[in-house]
Amino acid sequence: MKFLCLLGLITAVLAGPGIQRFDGEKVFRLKPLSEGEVDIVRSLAGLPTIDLWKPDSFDQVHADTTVDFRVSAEDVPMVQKILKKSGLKYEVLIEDLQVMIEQQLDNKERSATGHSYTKYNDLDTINQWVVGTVARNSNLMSLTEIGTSYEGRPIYVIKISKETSQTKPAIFMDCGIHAREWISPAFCQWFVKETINTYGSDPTITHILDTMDIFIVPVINVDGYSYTWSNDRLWRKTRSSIPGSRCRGVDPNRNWNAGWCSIGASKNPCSETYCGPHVESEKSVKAVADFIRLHRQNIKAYLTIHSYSQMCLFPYSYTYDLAANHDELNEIAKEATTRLRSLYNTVYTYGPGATTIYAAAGGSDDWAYDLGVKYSFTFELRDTGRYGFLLPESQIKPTCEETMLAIKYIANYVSNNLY
Ligand code: 0X9
Ligand code: ZN
Ligand code: ZN
Repeated sequence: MKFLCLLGLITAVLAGPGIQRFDGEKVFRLKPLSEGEVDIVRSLAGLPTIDLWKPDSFDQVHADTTVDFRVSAEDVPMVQKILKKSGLKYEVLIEDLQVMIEQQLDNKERSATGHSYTKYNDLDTINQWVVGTVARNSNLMSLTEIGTSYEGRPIYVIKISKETSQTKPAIFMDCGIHAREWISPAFCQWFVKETINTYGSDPTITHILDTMDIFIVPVINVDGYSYTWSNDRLWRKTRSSIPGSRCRGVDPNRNWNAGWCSIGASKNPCSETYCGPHVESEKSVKAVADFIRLHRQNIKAYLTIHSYSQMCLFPYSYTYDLAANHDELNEIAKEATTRLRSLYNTVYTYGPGATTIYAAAGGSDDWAYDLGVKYSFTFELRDTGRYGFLLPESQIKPTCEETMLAIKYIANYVSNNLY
């Protein structure tokens, strides 16, 4: 694992046995406009080599949905033929996925080894950074291992807290639920750095930390994340094996106890949105759920970081019902995305998950909300599909900077409206 950060993924891709290549694979984008066109798109679901990127199941496709999917090299001509024949308008988002994968590690200062906030770091590097950073900042930070994953990797919670005698209300944020969304763990690392570096100088960060504690899980789905470095860059799920199935992994954002598996999730272990054999079947999900349950009295906000789409989502996603404080959540999301946009003009949409992205049950945001965490948000970071999950390293810094503005706004709002 360590050698991956030495010469970068490219070396590993060329030399490493076992790592999957994506030569000639393309990503298509469709936008069906009528029910007839929707049927054509759904018929593509029958092709086994299609990997849906957005939405994540074909039954979530309706007229006007933007549909992004990856096609294996050998099936590209066939898919192109079907699309041309159907008259459906389509766009090739990514011409050659392998080329794109190699281009994503484009940080010019990429040093041979070690951690960097403007690079994608592998799991070993992130874990060493976690332990080292907490040790160097023990006045503000502490570390808890809240459990281990299916494959035995530790799952960490970093606590950022200005020491006082009484327990403070807290904000909880996690990254890396979905393995291939690499910008997400990168943001958690950036957030930790910014928070500890600007406490005492940035008035908002200072105010937030004077009144609240912050819990951060830098990577939840540690097995999946590790697998995206060693084997398959585009893996989404966990890595647990399912008795009686040749397919592995559960979608860790369909595994929470929130309308579990009722909509926008699959009971088929081979699906990218497999909800798992039962609620909290995934050790990594259960570890985080247990931690949040334990601290439920203190946790006032739940934030979870995904990519891509540029959206700020809030409950609900498992039902079309509106959240009790819908208007307040909507106002917060509106202002947070306005702040975000102010830096580089990155446009975000916002709203309840069900109507803004798609209905999907078993997500962590809805679960935390129903547990009593009134301020619960899912962020889908950059971009809107040009690079998708393969966002180049050169975009880590601007993405994290603008996202900080949104997260700071929400944290500050919560600290001024403690309930
Ligand atoms: O589908 C998801 O889990 C999230 N999108 S992603 O592309 N990152 O996979 C959206 C989650 C929204 N919230 C819920 N569905 N509860
Ligand atoms: Zn079980
Ligand atoms: Zn995700």
